[in-house]
Amino acid sequence: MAPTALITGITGQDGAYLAQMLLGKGYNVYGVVRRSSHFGIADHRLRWLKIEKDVKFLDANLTDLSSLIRCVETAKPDEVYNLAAQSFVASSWQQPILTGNVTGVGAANVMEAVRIAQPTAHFYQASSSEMFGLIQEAHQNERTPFYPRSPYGAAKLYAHWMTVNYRESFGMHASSGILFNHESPLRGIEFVTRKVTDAVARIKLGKLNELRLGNIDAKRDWGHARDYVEAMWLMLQQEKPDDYVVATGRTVSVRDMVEIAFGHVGLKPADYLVIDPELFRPAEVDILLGDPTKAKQALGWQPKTTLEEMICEMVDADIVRHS
Ligand code: NDP
Ligand code: GDR
Repeated sequence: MAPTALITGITGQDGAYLAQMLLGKGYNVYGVVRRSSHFGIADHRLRWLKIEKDVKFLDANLTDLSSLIRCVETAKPDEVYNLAAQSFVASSWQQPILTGNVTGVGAANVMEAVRIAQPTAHFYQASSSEMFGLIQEAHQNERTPFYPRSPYGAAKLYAHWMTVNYRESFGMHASSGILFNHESPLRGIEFVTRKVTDAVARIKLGKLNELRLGNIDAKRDWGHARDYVEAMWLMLQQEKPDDYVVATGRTVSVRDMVEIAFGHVGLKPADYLVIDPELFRPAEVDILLGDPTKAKQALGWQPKTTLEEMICEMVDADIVRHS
């Protein structure tokens, strides 16, 4: 019989790519969608991938335990992927409590729903390199101490430790993927890579004349979302649940990423870039650099897409969107 997966956050970047991958493997895919007044907009990523008709949607919210229990009862999933979150770090200073309720306690709600309605399901928690924040080691691995630098990072850390505790207390097959930044043409426009590729496309087409950014000295370990959802799936195929860092092992500044994007269309950033102090954060994560050795050895996973290939793919997709 075909396995069944339940994905929270299916309308987000990772949810869309994960659903596409699982459908390709023959899974029945259920996706949790929260009610919005903008009917038909929420599934734009699934429509981009042409899979919106292949997913079964269930109405729930991460802050509403009973709605999540009903989802698990309906789907009877073999695998549950908790990807839903208030995921934008900058917004987490404006909405710290909401971020805690959704990104932190919301993950516990999903685990409770699984424990109550389908305790044998394998569970994946979308943990984040933001938990390392003010880094305590040059290369961050599964044993590196955490030091979150935002309400988002703190909320993710609560969810991460709850995942470890559900595994150790209740024997649940609960795994946590500590994923470093990953991007794609389906990345939300508020995140820096997509903000840049969207602006470069519009500048190239003569529809925009400047790009405003904050701290371009920040460095990130950027990979492609399509590669990273494979690691999520591999974690749930293991006999034993565990935690894994998923990263490329290369860190690049925002400044250099901007160079790649402009260079792809033959333009120079200096002619368009404006540094806006309003876009600096109350506390910054200056640099992240992951060590994915464990994921490589235990899961046989490795990234396939370089930063250069990904940024060019994103610029090209944004040129198509704006043409
Ligand atoms: P997105 O922001 O693209 O997607 C977030 C998803 O969560 C959307 O489907 C959104 O629904 C849903 N959601 C938000 N609030 C609720 C709620 N209250 N109830 C139900 N659903 C809700 O994130 P990504 O796809 O980029 O990331 C997936 C997960 O991985 C997130 O948990 C993120 O924090 C984490 N992560 C991401 C990394 C990255 O670099 N992308 C790195 C490390 C971790 P809607 O469409 O209605 O807004
Ligand atoms: P991040 O991603 O905070 O790392 O979280 P984001 O792309 O928002 O920021 C990366 C870095 O770029 C700097 N920056 C800007 N960022 C944005 N968004 N807009 C700007 O104009 C800008 N200028 C400079 C930021 O200061 C930061 O240093 C992402 C999210 O997907 C999280 O959900 C996930 O957990 C982590 O990655 C890993």
